[in-house]
Amino acid sequence: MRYTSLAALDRVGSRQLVRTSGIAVRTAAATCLLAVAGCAGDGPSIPENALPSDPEATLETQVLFANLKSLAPDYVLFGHQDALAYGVKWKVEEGRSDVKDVAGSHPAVFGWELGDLELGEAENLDDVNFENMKRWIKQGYEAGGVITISWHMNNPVSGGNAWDTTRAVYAILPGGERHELYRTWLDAFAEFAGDLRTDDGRPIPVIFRPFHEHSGSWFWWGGANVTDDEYVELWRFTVDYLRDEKGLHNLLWAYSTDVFTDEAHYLEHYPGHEYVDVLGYDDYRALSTEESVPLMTARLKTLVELAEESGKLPALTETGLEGVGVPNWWTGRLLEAIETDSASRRISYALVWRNANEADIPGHHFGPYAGHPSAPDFVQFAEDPFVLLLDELPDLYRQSGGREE
Ligand code: BMA
Repeated sequence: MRYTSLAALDRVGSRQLVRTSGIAVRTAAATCLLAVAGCAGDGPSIPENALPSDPEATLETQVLFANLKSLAPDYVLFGHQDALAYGVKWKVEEGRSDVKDVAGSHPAVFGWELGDLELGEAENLDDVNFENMKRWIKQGYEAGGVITISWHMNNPVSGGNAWDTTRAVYAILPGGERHELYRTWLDAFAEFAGDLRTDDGRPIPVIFRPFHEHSGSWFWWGGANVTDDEYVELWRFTVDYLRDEKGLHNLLWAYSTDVFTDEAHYLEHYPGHEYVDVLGYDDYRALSTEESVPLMTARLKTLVELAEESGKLPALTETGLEGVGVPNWWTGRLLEAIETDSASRRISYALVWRNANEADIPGHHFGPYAGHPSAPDFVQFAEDPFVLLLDELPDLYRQSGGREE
C-alpha cells in the first residue's frame, strides 16, 4: 500500500482516501510529511504553536504531536483500550484484536493501563502482563499507531486501589510522608517507559494520561478528595520529575477530566500550558441516551476551542456504552456527536474502553466484537472517510517522505 504524506493530503484536499474492500488506499505521491514542518531541504522547523510542552521532546514526539494536530480538523482516529491483549472471547493471540475481527484493521490508537506496576507486579490490575504490554506497544507503534497510557494507581496512603478515596495527594507531594514512596512509583514508570524503544534504541512516543477523570470524586486524586492546589502541584511535580530527573522526553501529557459543565469547570485543577499537550475528557454519559448526544458535541466544542487557542491537541480520551446495547451506537451516537458540528469534528481521536474477556467480567465491553449486534454498524462507522483505523494512517512519525508498505 502506498502511504502518502499529510502535506500531500492537505494539498490535494483531505479526502483522498479511497477504500477498496475495507482497505484505504492513498493516491497522491509522498513529498513532504508536514506542511508545518517544512519540506526536505528546509530543515526541521516545526512552528512554535505546534510544539509539545517539553522543550526537549524527541523529534519523533514533536512530529507525532504536529501530525496529529494537522490531521485533527479532517479526521478522527479511532482508539481502543487493551486492543491487542484480549477480547470478549479470546486472550493473548498475537496479531488479533476485536476491532480487527470486525473491521479488518486494528484501531489507530492503542490504549494501555499501568495499574499495579507501582507494586512491582508482573501483571496489571486487569491481568495484562507488563512484558507482553511492552511488546504490544512496540508492535502498535511499528505498525504506525498512536500509543496512550493511563494509570489507575493504587492509593499510596491506605494501600487500597485507585477507587479507595482516602485522602492521599497531600501525602505524596514533596515533604509529604509518602513522597519517597511516590518517587519509587515514578521510578517504576520511568523504567517501563524507558523500555519502550525501537530495535535501534529510539524511544517510542507515548501520550501519557495520569490522574484522569479528576473532575469526579471516585479516584483518590479527584473531586472532593483533593484541593485544586494539591492536584496542580502533584501534576507539575510528576512532569518535572519524569522529564527533568528521569530524562523522559517521549511523553505527550494528556490532561483528561470527566464530564464538565463549561470551560471554567474543565479548567479546574489545570496545571498550565507548560505541563500539558492534550486536552481530553472522558464521557460515558452523553451517549447513553439519544437525547443527550448533543451534550457531548457541546463539550467537544469547548475542548476544541480551548485546544486551538493554546496549541494543544483535543481528544475524547475515553468513551463508550458498556455492552453497546444500541445496535447503531457507532454511527447514530458516537459519529453523530463528533462529526455533525464544525468545531466538535476537529478533535483528534476517540478511544473506547476495553473489551473485558467474558470469563472475567461478562458484558463489560465497550468495543464491538465479531457476532455482536453492533458489529455491522461498527463496519459502517469504520468505513466513514472521516474515521481512521490503523490501516488508514499516514506515517505519523516522520517529517518528510511517506513510506511504501
Ligand atoms: C475500569 C474497568 C475495570 C478496570 C479499570 C482499569 O473502567 O474496566 O474493570 O480494572 O478500568 O483498566
